[in-house]
Amino acid sequence: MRLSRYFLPVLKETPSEAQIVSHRYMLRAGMIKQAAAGIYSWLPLGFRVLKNIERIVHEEQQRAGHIPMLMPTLQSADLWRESGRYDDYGEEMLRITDRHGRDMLYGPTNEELITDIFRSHVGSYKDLPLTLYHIQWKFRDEIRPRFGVMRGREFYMKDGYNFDVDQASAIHAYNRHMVSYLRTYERMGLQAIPMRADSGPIGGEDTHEFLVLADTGESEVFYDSAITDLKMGDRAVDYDNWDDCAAIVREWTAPYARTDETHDAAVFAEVPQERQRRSRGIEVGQIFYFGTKYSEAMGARVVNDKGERVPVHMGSHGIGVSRLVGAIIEASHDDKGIIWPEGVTPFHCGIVNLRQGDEAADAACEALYASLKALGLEPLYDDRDERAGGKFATMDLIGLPWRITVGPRGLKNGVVELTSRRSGVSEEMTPEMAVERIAEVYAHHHRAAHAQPMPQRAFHTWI
Ligand code: 5CA
Repeated sequence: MRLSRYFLPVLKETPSEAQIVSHRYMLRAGMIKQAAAGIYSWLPLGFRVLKNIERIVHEEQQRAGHIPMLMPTLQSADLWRESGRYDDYGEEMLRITDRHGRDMLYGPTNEELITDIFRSHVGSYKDLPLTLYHIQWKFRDEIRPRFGVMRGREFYMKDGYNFDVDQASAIHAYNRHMVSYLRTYERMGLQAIPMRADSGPIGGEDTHEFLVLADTGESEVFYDSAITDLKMGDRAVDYDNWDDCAAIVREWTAPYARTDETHDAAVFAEVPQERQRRSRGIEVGQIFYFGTKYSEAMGARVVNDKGERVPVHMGSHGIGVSRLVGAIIEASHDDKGIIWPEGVTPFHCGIVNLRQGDEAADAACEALYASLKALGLEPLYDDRDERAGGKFATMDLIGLPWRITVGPRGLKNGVVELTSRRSGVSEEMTPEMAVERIAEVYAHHHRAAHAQPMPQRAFHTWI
């Protein structure tokens, strides 16, 4: 992409309404624009990051054997009356009446709709286990939308629902989700710690939230620092193997890690003092096992292997896709701007032409641009006729992990400069070498992300 032809409305001033760094940088970097309180338009740069996060979520869900689909944003109130949640959900639910006077609502989540789909089509244990998921806009009329996309009213969420014949199989589905979530967040350059939590309006006994540590997080968290040493890495996981998944869950749930809702000071006191941590966290996902809560209320039953009609065991599993954009920035930035992890960056690298219009500099930038594109990489080429200082400030703000700087002086010696946004270290090298280095970084990243085979072809978004 050439910056001269792109739409990147960077702001010079810090917007006064933004209280936290991710909100400030998302506005300043021209990623989002508020449309109404807690409702945002995703401008091109923000949209690219959102779609990258969405793609990783799709890939990891399908690696775990979960099946993508799409449900609507508007739902009929009737289903919610069946489950009893139409009244329980309260003011967070946006209620709408259509022209025929029918009660509708903008879905805050989809347990009822998916249970209705299930009961219409599945009647036997032979069709189980089954996990369906979608990524769709949700609406919750939060009393205090704030922090930009972190606590919006309209937000983008992955929600998945497992259907199993009994509790043991449903617990495996719960474990499988936890493992796939750990991989998902790691691919985004995040450490998200699973913490015992409270189930709230979704209901159920077993629930974990995934929290990214950040001072600006809304939840207070207590944990054993040993948990921060754990990594999924590229270990092989057989998602169909109950023991494999359970072992990983045990590893991650053994160290103490709880939110203030479930914190138990007496148990926490048993953690060696030097490892006790108290901090704040951003909730980027939550998994629930709630058994037969919805299936009993809505009559979703299957015939088991003994010929009995039993209510199906369910759980639901959410990832805050739009919130993650903010959470990643909270976890990865400095005072100049965002620092995107390679896995989600909107462009793979920037090219800064220090002297636009200089024949040699223009030609070298064009050649770099063409060779990066030929390797399947997407550079953002700042080809505007601007001062170098302004170009650097924009690149630092929008946070591409790598920058190639091209100027007439370096070119006389046959070199350009390759700069890492994270370390700030610059190195001079030939343009070919710079391309090779960037290609190797992303190839390494790709290999690590896909060390495990996909059970089926990934669902590809178009970006
Ligand atoms: N049905 C279940 C699981 S699918 C559910 O709705 N879970 S949830 O309420 O925990 O939401 C899932 C994730 O969506 C949360 O972990 C959080 O990351 C994200 N989320 C929830 N509310 C908001 C909000 N107002 N703005 C942005 N993201 C949100």
